Amino acid sequence: MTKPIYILNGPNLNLLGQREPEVYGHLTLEQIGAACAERAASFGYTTEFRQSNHEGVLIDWLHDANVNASAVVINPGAYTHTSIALHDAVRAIEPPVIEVHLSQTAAREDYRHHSYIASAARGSITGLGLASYLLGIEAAHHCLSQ
Ligand code: CA2
Repeated sequence: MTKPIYILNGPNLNLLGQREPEVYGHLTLEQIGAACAERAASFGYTTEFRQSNHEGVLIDWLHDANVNASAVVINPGAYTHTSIALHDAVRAIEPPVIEVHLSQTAAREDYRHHSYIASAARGSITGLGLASYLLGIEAAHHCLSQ
């Protein structure tokens, strides 16, 4: 049976839909998860959709994905801009990893311009809100079809 696509979400993304809708949109993380499950199903995949506020938990999930996932779509939240440990974990695993962001980080504060994840990921999709996740799933499918 085909392994699921893991969709991993980092710190504070559990707050989506409650604050800063002008930056992150009106959807809750639960709604994003449902839309991702639907898009993944159209390509024949199930999803494992998770969120954590803890760096080590995200790293453990990447290790878990190495055994149990076809691919990973990850929005590492602010750890994008700080975490060499997440960079190393993304590099260390076999399944393709696609980095996604709701907001256009390049157009925001300087400290959001650098991603430690981008150089380890197979691809990055930013600034498109929910569509970043949906295109991330499509990108994962593309990698798996090569
Ligand atoms: O645009 C993205 O997806 C980000 O990964 C979101 C992170 C941010 O630190 C990255 O630079 C870009 C922040 C997620 C926080 O989400 C909130 C949602 C509602 C209210 C406050 C924060």
